[in-house]
Amino acid sequence: MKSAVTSTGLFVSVLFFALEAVPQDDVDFTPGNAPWKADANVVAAQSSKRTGFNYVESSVPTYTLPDPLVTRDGKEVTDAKEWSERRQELLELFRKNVYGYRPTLDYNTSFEVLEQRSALEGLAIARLIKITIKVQGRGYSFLTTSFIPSRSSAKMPAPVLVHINNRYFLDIDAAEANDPFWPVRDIVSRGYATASFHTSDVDPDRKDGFPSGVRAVFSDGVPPDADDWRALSAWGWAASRVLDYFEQCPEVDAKRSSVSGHSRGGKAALWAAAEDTRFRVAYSNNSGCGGAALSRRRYGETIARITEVFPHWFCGNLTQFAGREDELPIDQHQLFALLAPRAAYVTSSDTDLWADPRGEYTALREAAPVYALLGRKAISTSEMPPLNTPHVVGATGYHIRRGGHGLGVQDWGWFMDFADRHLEPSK
Ligand code: GTR
Repeated sequence: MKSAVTSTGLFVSVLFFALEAVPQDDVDFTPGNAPWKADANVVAAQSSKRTGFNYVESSVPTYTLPDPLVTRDGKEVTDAKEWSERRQELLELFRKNVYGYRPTLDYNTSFEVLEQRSALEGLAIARLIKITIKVQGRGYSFLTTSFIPSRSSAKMPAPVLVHINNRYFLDIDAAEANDPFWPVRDIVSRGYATASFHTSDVDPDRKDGFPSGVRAVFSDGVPPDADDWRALSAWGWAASRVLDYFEQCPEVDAKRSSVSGHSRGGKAALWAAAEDTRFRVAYSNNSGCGGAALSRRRYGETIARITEVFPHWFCGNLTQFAGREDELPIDQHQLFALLAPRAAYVTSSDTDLWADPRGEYTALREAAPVYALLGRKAISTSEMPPLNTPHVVGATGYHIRRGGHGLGVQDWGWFMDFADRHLEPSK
């Protein structure tokens, strides 16, 4: 076994949530609005544009999902204590087969504020921070930009939203313009602190990026084994280092935190929260294959395709399951089970069939029995909500937005409505 994580932290959070009142459903489908299903014209257009991939719901193969509440040797999981062992088993399976094991070497993390100034007309203090890790005398640094509400504009300490940006690095000036991919003005106005970094600054998002990323610093340049971490896990790991920074900021309550990302960033965000139980909320936007979507559905992007085009994202072992999805010992609903009893928010978009909206929704829903075991309500209905209608039940939430693959202020707004319930920025 390459790594061992104690389940004590999880057990404590299970107890914490068990004591908390179970929230009630408070969003219902608008009467008369039909549940979402893929538009036939979009299905036809995408099928002819990308041949060799399935976009037709009736052609989804019959599949059986592995039960999160039955162990590998067939034992039923009946209480929170048994769940914490089963959780460890699932975590290991995801490490070994999907995202890879992170290194167990000790390292040291330090933070240097390179720039600090008042921002957003006094609404926030902005900082550009250099995060440096030192491992066996080798070093690696990446930048993160942060905004913390000023004392006069929000209740302190503020909860924090950590965002994994897979598109570009936004420095203080660029972020102040309220970039839709990370709209800091909207976020800070709602009482949150926030920080973001660019994925490629941690581990370059290229097939041949390994030698210049943080993983090579850990391994001293030795290329990864088939079960070693790859870029998605490295990006998620970096989100945890950003949270480390906030843990030592008196203006921020790092115990009330979320990790988010879009698409490949959304895959990384879900895995970040599976590995690091300090994140109380995880938000995946359009993450699709290898993120929120069930692999066994083989709808849109598949394991064969993703591991071929992006071999640097997942551990080498995942390629064995290309075209053999039914043999995977896990599926992505169990990634949500790893987040329980913490909160998870998933979003899809109407024309982004490549990411399999129904597969994303179903994976989230299939984690409901684990939430129930841990005393929390979660989305459990098989019907998808209508377009542009966020659906929230207790610890989980989902919306499908009209439009294509992307992350914008509407998604952020609905996500923050959800986050408000769990991170309580006004506390
Ligand atoms: C797509 C890819 C997805 C997704 C996305 C992105 O082309 O097939 O898995 O992650 O890119 O990150 O934008």
